[in-house]
Amino acid sequence: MNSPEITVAEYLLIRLKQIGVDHLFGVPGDFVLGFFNQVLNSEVKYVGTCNELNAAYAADGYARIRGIGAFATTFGVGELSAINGVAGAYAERVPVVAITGAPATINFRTRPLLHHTLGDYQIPLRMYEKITAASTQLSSGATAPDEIDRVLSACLYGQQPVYISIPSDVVTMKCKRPGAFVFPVYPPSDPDALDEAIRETLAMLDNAQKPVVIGGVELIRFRLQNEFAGLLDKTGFPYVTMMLGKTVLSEQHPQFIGLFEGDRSRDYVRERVESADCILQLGELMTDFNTGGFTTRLDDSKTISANIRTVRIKHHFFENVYLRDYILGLTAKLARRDAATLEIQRAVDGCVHRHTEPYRPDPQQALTIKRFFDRMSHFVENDSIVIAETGVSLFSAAEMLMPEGATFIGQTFYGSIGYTVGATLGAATAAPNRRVVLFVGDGAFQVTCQDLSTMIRYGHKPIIFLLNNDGYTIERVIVDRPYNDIQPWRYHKLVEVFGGGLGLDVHTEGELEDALDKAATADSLVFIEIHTGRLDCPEALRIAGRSMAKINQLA
Ligand SMILES: Cc1ncc(C[n+]2csc(CCOP(=O)(O)OP(=O)(O)O)c2C)c(N)n1
Ligand SMILES: [Mg+2]
Repeated sequence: MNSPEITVAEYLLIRLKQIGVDHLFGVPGDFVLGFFNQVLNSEVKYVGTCNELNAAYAADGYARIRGIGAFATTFGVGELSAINGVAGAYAERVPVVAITGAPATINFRTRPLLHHTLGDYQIPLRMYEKITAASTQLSSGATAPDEIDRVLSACLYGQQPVYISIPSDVVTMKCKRPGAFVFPVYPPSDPDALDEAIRETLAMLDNAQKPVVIGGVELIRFRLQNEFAGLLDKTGFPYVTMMLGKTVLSEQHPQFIGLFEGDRSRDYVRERVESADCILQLGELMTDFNTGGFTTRLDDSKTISANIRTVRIKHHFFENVYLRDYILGLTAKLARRDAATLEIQRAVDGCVHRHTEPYRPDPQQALTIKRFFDRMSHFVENDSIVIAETGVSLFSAAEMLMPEGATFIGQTFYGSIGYTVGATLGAATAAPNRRVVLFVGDGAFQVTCQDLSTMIRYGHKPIIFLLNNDGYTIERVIVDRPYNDIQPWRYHKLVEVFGGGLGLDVHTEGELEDALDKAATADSLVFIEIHTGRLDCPEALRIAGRSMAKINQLA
């Protein structure tokens, strides 16, 4: 018989499925077992990780590909291990649903000293409130549906994580069946503010001889890439991205001129942006990594900054002007420019690591970072997901031109090392038919490497390049002291310990070619350990190191 009622856990799982969650990452614990039993009976597949931090990172990587991700843990010990991963999602606007299985409701009133609690049962919720767009502790079948819907809507509306705590007795409480999920929509822009913002923008852009556009991360998170592409098509304007917005559109786009990161940019990109007579910034966050340590000299009198619901022109703001309305409004009114007048040097012809430059291996030559990433720009295939860890990996891969259809992932604002191992598991789970390529440093890998075994366990076949430079090079370029040394592991042997896959060790350009040949025919996870010099890193990282040394009064 088709009961009019279901359990609260079933309600949540149906809703998760409706918003795009097909996989739930997690680690069990007694308070969450009741919920997990219902997950096993649902259409959402359970993916067990080695620890909760990686479950959160995996949900984040999954969400960056699918638009939503989720993980579940037990109370206290589990959820608090995951909190750093959720903080990263909060900072970088990634919609992750964090679910906790909590002790039964009665305990929240009587507060016995149950294991995993902190005595004060409210502490985890209060901690999560600080790093989520909405949070709830479910308490009854009567109120749970509305609470779940409220919190999931906030997740999608704000593109930020949310927190749902389910006490073990609430899991099986009966509640109504859900109807179709009503996806949140943005209210219309304030028409007068929108109109005025567009008029002022047109006045600046129409007079500009050398405009340039910055395509930012919010265009990715709020799925405004088509609108952005429409504006570029209509106008012919050149555009740059910063690290967070990398691969907002294909980097093979004829109007893409490269990565802009202030003083760390290539000369052409920096000069082209800084000499522009109008800069239209769409949806970017001006973080230190994005701006080359705040060295983007953008003249306020020439800059228009539009973010998700605000536009700033020169020194005044328009509130309640939504990015989508603003882009569409501008596109309708802007005229096409003659490309010859816009001084466009395509990234394809100029950026640091590019596939248009021939690469000829010198077999005996020891590998350098520059040569390795030059080689990688030929190796990465169309439609790949490329993930780069904070460190030499990120600073190098950011300057690698991505092929058609590629998605770039890096935690380039929050920068928690180890993120990419979990994110690789998440991305591989989210897109089983896409090639996932990870570049990760030895130091970062030591933080979260266990979940390499989870990738093997679930049959994922990413290709992982472990950059072994004998420690924390990104920290060494700030100050080279012994705390940046780490225990040298034989990283490529780990696949054997963790359950299988191809593990290879590479010191020279010749060995790299052999390894890539073997990788091409391997039907398994491939793990290639790349040895490079202790201080070998891109110039942008060296500049970043000097600037961080100065800021932190170390130099
Ligand atoms: C969780 C966390 N702890 C500490 C740091 C500080 N930190 C930033 S980079 C880094 C070292 C990274 O080393 P590795 O992965 O080997 O990078 P590379 O040598 O390629 O620069 C550290 C410790 C951090 N960003 N995140
Ligand atoms: Mg290192």
